[in-house]
Amino acid sequence: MLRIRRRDYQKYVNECCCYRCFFHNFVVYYKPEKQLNMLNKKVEKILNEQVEKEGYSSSLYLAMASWSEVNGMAGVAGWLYAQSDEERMHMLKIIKFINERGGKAVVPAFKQPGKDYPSVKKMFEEVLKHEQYISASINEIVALCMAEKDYTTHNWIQWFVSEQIEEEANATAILDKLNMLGDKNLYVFDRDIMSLRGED
Ligand code: OFO
Repeated sequence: MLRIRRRDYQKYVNECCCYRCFFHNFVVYYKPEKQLNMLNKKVEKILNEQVEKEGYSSSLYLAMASWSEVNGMAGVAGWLYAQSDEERMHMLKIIKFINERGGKAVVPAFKQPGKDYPSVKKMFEEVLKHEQYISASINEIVALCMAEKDYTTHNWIQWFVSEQIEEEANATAILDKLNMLGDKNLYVFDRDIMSLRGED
């Protein structure tokens, strides 16, 4: 919204003899006030990189869900489809935050995830490794916010810090079960895996 500060208004009026030069002075002197609390470019860039990572997470889990489905594991597929939706929600959350803070979110191309997995256990090992990678990149955002004194983003990103604790714990709990079971006899595991999901 266009707002003229009182002292600027006075400056235009003092130097004017008519409406024409008032508007002339307005054009010469007026500079929009910097939007309060706008994202700085470094923070905007790292958040856009995180948009790509969350979008890739969503594609990765979608590919894993599809592989599980065609291999007769409807429960595992359900878990991964839900996880893919959650990652898309994370991506949207970051896009909206960037735009609300006066930045510009850019939706990138996502690299293609794998098509096949040697076993359910190997697949969940990849899930855990990926979540650890995402946690590290969220921590980099936290560190940059501190360095740039962007306490608003620092406060906002804490939601993702907590989310990553939960996501690593969920993947670890699933791997614990798979380590007990081995690669065979997954009927009960497939039936019960949805009960291992935390609250979304
Ligand atoms: Fe599982 O990662 Fe999003 O944040």
